[in-house]
Amino acid sequence: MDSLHRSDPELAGLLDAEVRHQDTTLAMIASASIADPSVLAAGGAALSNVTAEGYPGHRYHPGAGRFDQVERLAVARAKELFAAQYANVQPHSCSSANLAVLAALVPPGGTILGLDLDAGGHLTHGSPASVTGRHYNAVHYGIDISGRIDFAQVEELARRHRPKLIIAGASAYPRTVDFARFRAIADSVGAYLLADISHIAGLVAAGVHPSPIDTAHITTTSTYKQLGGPRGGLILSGQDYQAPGPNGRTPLFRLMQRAVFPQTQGTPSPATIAAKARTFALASGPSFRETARLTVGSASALALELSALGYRILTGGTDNHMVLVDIIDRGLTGVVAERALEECSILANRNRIPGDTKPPLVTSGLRLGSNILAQRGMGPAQMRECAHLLHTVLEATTALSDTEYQIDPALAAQVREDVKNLCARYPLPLERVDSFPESLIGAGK
Ligand code: DSN
Repeated sequence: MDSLHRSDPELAGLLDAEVRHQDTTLAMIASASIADPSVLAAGGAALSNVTAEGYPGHRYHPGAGRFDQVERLAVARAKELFAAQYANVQPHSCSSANLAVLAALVPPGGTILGLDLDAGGHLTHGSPASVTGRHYNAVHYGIDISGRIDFAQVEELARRHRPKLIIAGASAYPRTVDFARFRAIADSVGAYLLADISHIAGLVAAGVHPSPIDTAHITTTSTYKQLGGPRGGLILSGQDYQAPGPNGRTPLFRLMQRAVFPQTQGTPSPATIAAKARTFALASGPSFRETARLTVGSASALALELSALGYRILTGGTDNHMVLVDIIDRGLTGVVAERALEECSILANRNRIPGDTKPPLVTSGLRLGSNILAQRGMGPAQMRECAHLLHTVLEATTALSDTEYQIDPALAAQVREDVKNLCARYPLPLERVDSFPESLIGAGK
């Protein structure tokens, strides 16, 4: 950072401003977490200058000795953290990891069965907006009236469509995922089971959510949503890592290796892999497990407090870090709530909810998450304060249309001040920006 400050103060100023912004903002984005400074340092390492396609010991370029050691370390740590038999740390994201798994296990045009995007699924689980919905015959299950996965429907669709792959995982689902039930259905129709745990990987690693590693054939995750890691993905496999692939011979782990490189990716990102190695070490420690427990406790307390304030919480509560709010019930759209909250230094994102009549850019729901609040040290006791800050803003917001709103500027300023004070009591686990030279701060304006 010193070098950047000297050589490019404009850019350095922008990056510093982001740190200050994060430090004074109540981030309740469910798909985000804070990377430890040591993770950021590893991700910015000169290892980034190495180009080396292939895997440790089998590279297509010279000079990869240190990178080989780093990648082996990352693989070993990932396996230990998740009690897995196999790990591939090269995927650039979980979307890339999912594409690789699909490429390995499903022929073009083959059938896959995943949670519908509108019911809380992910783009790469066969959405028509994603290549996964265009190159495969994607069938979708949904959620029942209580907001939980409709297993009767999963079973019926699996029997009717005989998918090659069933995907268990979600982007907006606040309840425990019953991986064993998915596996029983997959086995009954001869399908592989992929568990995408991107949103709950931290809870799984900490033992706060049941692990799918030995239940699914393959597990994928992003490394930044809940693990506090760099932008990246990970493929894991447990007891089925040597199970035969679709040709009846090649073991799954070999198929995964080939599917990542060379089938769907070229050169890996060495420094990102170093940052993953650091992330897996941190996630193996007792303080990570403590934070995971706090994350769940805080989300439950937040759901309870919001319910008491009259908000309709989908499924009536949460088992993980996520709280889904029916915001149309309060006369606001998701995007209006999101924008009004952002004006008041609170980040939470719009989300579609079951039966939503609003388009994806508008939505009728709001998704809240407790990952970052818990990383800052906020627990159930502080959720009352957070819920009341949310409520103050939402109560004071008047929707002028689906996307426009009005809020009293004085009230917004007061909430920003309250948020700033709350954040000051629970600073981000980051190096404080005020340790940088004052003369360089704001140079990017
Ligand atoms: N899948 C998006 C989300 O859940 O916010 C981000 O990766």
